[in-house]
Amino acid sequence: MHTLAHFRDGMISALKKGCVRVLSVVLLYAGLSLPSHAQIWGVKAPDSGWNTPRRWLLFWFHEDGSEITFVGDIQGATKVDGLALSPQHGLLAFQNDGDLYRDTGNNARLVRIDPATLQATVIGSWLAGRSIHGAAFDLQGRLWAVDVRQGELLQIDPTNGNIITSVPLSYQGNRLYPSHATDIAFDRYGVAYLSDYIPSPPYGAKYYQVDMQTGVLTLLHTDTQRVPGPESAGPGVVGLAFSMRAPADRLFIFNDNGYDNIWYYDMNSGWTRVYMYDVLSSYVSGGYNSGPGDLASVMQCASSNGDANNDGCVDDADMLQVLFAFGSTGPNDADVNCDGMTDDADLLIVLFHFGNGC
Ligand SMILES: [Ca+2]
Ligand SMILES: [Ca+2]
Ligand SMILES: [Ca+2]
Ligand SMILES: [Ca+2]
Repeated sequence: MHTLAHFRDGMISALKKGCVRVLSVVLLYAGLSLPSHAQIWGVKAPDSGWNTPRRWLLFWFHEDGSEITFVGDIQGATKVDGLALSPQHGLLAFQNDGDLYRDTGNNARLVRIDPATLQATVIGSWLAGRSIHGAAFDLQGRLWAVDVRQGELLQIDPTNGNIITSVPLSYQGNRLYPSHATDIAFDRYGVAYLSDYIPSPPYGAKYYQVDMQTGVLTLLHTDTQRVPGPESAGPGVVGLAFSMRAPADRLFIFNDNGYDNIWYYDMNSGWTRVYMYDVLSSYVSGGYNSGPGDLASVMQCASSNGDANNDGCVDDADMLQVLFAFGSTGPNDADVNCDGMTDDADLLIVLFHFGNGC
């Protein structure tokens, strides 16, 4: 450690002398009012019950089970589902039209949610004949949406909400029309996953891998294990997400059957369902209901100005993380400049920003 600190101090003084700080993506994050890309964001919508309050609750949670925060009810363009998050475009979702007491609609359009004001503003025109209940950005920053009405996967232009491409979803040669309990998520290697509901006893969720070129689904897992609450049913999985801070195979889910809650699976370790958070906490006054919802996280590499472990402070821990990963290629938090390699360029960025935020 002494050698490391010595090396570091020498480098910092050399680098900081006469240098002008360059702030890039951190400023963009600040502009979008996103606390950081480390959280998983979620939205919870009401079910079709007449006495379920018409509120679309925005929340976020940490991937390690340490904290869930309820930001508040979305204002403006409500009846949203299909949440997606990117460093470039912020928090996007799809508004579905029609009766506020129906889960699905006939048309959908892209909106942006400001997490600071909770205001949802319209970006796109109505997409005719679409009902969108799942969405995510892939690792290249492309926005994908799950249209349950036509059973299609849509690539959407995040700047204007227009459809770029569409491909039908199919399973074992048959078209598949997901229920409104669905979402799509990409893991850190770019593999796509989709959830769908089993609408008859014993009820529960199916998890598929998605071929994004063909729309062909491969069944990975079926979960009919009972969820907490009065109903004897498996989970209704309305939201899916991965986290760059969690093990690569850890799939986070948002269940709306029985109680509303967050769980995860480690897909490579038997898909045991592990409880994390309660979302609405009670059936009374706007609590548990079977309405839609969604999850979103940033899986693209986001330049972190040296804060490799994303704890808000650039220090020894970040430098060690880069040093331990030194020479590796592929997705890695230590690749702080997002060029696919962890090397001296990343180390220099850590050193250059050393002490920031601490
Ligand atoms: Ca989503
Ligand atoms: Ca959903
Ligand atoms: Ca740090
Ligand atoms: Ca790098």
